[in-house]
Amino acid sequence: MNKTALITGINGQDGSYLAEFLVEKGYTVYGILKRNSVAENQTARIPDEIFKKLNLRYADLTDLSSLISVIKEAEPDEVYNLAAQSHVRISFDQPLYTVNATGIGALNVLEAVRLASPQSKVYQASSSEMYGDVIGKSQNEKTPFNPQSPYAISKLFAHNIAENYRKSYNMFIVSGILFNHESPLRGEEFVTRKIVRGLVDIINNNLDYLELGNLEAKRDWGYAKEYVEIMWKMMQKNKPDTYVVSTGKTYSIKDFINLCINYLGIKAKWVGSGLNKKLIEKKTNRTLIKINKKFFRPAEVNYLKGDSGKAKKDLNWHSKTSLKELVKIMIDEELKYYSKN
Ligand code: NAP
Ligand code: F7E
Repeated sequence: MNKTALITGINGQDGSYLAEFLVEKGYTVYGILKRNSVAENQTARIPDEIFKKLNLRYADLTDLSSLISVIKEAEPDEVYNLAAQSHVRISFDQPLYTVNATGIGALNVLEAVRLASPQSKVYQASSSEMYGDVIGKSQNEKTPFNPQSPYAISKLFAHNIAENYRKSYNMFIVSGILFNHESPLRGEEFVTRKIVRGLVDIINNNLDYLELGNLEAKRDWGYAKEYVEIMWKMMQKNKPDTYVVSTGKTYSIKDFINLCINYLGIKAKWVGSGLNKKLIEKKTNRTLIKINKKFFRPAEVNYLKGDSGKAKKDLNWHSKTSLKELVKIMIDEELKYYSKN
């Protein structure tokens, strides 16, 4: 039977991959777009043949009535709540908006479903940032949360209220605690895409050097295209639950840069320390990467490494793409884009 899904945040990284995945599965897909001043199709992320099949409506997570209208129209079997102000550092610049969109916005989605379509299943996009300042080697569904930013605190509110609605109203609500996942569609202000784009710009003489913040933080990075499949898998279970999704491996930002320069064939060395740390190209002695204080956060999450044993056991899922392969995917796509423009 043809199912209907509604995706909030459909033009984001995950929303774009999920839309493609669900259309290919035969779903009727609705998506909400928040109004922006640029042209409506900011969905360069979504291939044209998929885009044509989507039912896009204007709505906003901060506007409950708009969500109710779309849900009434779509009558979705599945609602994927992926919309958020998702940038951690920017959440310190815009804390109130972040709480409204990322935190209260999730509650608006739950309320809209509860009031207009209580039988719809809901996926809530929870985040490893909720673990924050962690103690211990890896994080799973039982690890306590210790969030370090307005973003993470908003996500934790959304996560808690989603679990509360699951219990209180017997609604089918799953929560995926996803660790960082990246791709060629990643926003350019997130560190992996910023590094890939910056290095490709540098080798094309379009940028003198790249400026970054804390290179010592460690993240568990997976491939976004793979991670949307597990969102769907969680929604196909008989009972709603919470799952950690991760690779189980952790690397520093510096490790990520080293993988990129290796793949690009750049011979370079790290010199200096702290704010004076630099990446210097050996042949020319030119600086490729510098540190700029402005990219540090008021409070940092230094270390994340997920344990997705429960997802492996219950959903038969494990991540397949290594970080080295992910670097190759991202750089190849960036080079392709470069040669086209
Ligand atoms: P993203 O690329 O930043 O996409 C966020 C989407 O939300 C965009 O489509 C954005 O629209 C939309 N949006 C923002 N504010 C909104 C509002 N007030 N009303 C309606 N739509 C709004 O994020 P992503 O990487 O795809 O992540 C998807 C979700 O998973 C997010 O909730 C994120 O917080 C969460 N998450 C991400 C990761 C990760 O590593 N990527 C890990 C864990 C959890 P515009 O583009 O028009 O602004
Ligand atoms: O930062 C460090 C920065 O912005 C990763 C979001 O999708 O994943 C993402 O949040 C690390 C941090 O991702 C720069 O300090 C250094 O330690 O790529 P990011 P994030 O903060 O981990 C989680 C799971 C989400 O839920 C979020 O929505 O990199 N870093 N220099 C830098 N970060 C950025 N952005 N820019 C720099 O120049």
